Amino acid sequence: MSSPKFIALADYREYDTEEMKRRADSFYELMRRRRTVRHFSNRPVAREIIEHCILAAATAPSGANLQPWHFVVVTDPSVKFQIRVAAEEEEKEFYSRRAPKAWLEALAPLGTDEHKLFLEVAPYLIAIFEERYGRLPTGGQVKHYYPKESVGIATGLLITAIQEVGLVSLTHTPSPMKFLNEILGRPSNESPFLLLVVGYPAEGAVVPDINRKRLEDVCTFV
Ligand code: IYR
Repeated sequence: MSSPKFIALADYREYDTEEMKRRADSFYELMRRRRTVRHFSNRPVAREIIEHCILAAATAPSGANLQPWHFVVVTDPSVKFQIRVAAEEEEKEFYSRRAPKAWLEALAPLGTDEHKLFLEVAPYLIAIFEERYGRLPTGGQVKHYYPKESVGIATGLLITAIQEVGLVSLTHTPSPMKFLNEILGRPSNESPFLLLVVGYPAEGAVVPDINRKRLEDVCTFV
């Protein structure tokens, strides 16, 4: 067992209360403008921007700091095509057979269907994988703690970073997503967690007219 080593919390910055209020307000303003977008432009985005968003995502806290995530950034049109074909096959099954009526009713306000043009149009598809356990070079396994929660937090940071830089994203979860392991050549200890579609919105893009819950509905102070 290795013993802990500590260093000074040198990077922490404190703000006075007024500055905190200003920052809290401005961050909320940024985040309230975030919308899940399904109409993408094919306009290119510099790779460095995506790399920095992923570096930001990978600062997420994780169980025992084991960082149980892997991000596959897809730009190759032929790989995007394969992903679209496989996803649409699953989605067709979902919309026509697999989804219970109540689920389809819950989705109705979003106007989604099995057609996933955005998987080919958007400049980046980021497939986020959860490492259910780690693998040692020797072939042994390393237990991961709270991998799903950890990857969920990292994904939240990624979505936030994308909003911060002025791009839009779509959290896409074709179900099941196992085809992503095959197409992207990921090992069996990794489960696809989410496919994040990233880019600029298409000109004239529209989003569903839906609302967020009020603070009182999502929060209780005791
Ligand atoms: N995966 C399907 C259905 C779908 C499910 C949920 I939960 C959503 O919030 C949106 C869509 C699709 O992508 O169309």
